[in-house]
Amino acid sequence: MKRILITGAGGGIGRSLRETLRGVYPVVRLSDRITLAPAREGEEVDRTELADMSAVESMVAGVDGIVHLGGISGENAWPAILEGNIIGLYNVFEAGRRAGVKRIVFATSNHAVGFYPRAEKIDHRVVPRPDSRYGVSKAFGEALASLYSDKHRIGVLCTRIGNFGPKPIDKRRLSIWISPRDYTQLVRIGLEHPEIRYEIAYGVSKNQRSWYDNSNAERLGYRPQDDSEPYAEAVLAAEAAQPADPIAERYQGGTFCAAEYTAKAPRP
Ligand code: 15L
Repeated sequence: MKRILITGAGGGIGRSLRETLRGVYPVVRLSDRITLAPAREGEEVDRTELADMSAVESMVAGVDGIVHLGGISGENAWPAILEGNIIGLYNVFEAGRRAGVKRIVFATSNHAVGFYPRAEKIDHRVVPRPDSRYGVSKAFGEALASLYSDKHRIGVLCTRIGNFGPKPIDKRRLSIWISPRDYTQLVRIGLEHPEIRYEIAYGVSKNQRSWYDNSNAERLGYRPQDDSEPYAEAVLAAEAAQPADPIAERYQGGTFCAAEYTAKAPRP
């Protein structure tokens, strides 16, 4: 990998990867729809709307691998999801194919499978159970990635990210947290591992409270360093007095499941 591209480089994960991948590859191209901090040595800075195919073609020109973080990063109205996460995502994969890109690491989400109950441990083989329009767009992204892997031999690692940040922020996130250094490790596996075909891995640290069997990531050599457990006591104490929504509490996707929920009761 001589030149890699990070889309959505202005977001929280993008800003973090900008630092942790600096110097790992000779050139890191950073792109977002918003203005980014000026390029430093070994960086190129780009500004692109993902829904604009000709701009996306320029964005991907000359890159060997893409870390695709761009698009909408939470629940939103359908037109925004459609533009950012369906049309925009398609443009990145299709322009990448035309440009001869070899690898894509796709930032998918726990919300592609958010309607699995917390009582169930799931692995990379479960069928999607999206909890939102956003989750549906991530399931679409995983399906498009599978197509481009099988039909065009682009190696794709779909990282189903839990919650990225310096520490877990609530009870649900104790089960799905990923630290910046662990996510960096997973992204590097996606870009560098020689046997990536089409893979799904959970983007989570080695949390004792995890809802995931992340054996596919382990098979690829992922050895997370961090665990949410040391934060658990403080997180749980802070949340103890808050009222709990029964739908949010039942499912892995939490409030994404409870929002706009109109069924009378959860399925038994
Ligand atoms: C996501 O997929 C979002 O991008 C992020 O903003 C958080 O909401 C995260 O999931 C989460 O579930 O905590």
